[in-house]
Parts: sequence; C-alpha cells; structure tokens
Amino acid sequence: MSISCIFANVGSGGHDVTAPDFFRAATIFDRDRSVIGGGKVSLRKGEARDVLLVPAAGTYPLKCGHFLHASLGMTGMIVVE
Ligand SMILES: [Cu+2]
Repeated sequence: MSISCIFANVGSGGHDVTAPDFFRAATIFDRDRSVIGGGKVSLRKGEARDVLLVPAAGTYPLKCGHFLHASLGMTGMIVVE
C-alpha cells in the first residue's frame, strides 16, 4: 500500500528529515525520487513536500541533520507496522 507522506517545516529556519534507513527500505515512486537526497528530505522555512512511497515494516530512527539540531531534540522514530 502506498502512502503520501507530507513533510512540513513550520519552524523558523531550515530543517530536514534525515532517515536513510527508512528511505532506503521504502519503495519511492519515480516522481518523488529527486525529493530524497542522501536519505533525507530538506525543507526551507515554511516549505512542505509530499512524497509518495511504499514503506517497509520496521522501526527507523530519524533526526534533523542540521548542525546541533539533533542535540536540541530534533530526533524521533518512524514505526511501520
Ligand atoms: Cu532542524
């Protein structure tokens, strides 16, 4: 089953969703391959990106890859059941 993942940055600066294991395990539709670079989706302030994919079951870590952002708490987990 494919899902549409909406990544939205409502913060005051740039951020990304770095989850290389999640994106590597998922089937990414051709139209959205260019959105995911280096296992992450980069978002400018106020930007949102819609990515259509088929996720693989598992638990995957995610973080913001910007300098010090993960240490400020921008981390999480993606759980696909
Ligand atoms: Cu960040």
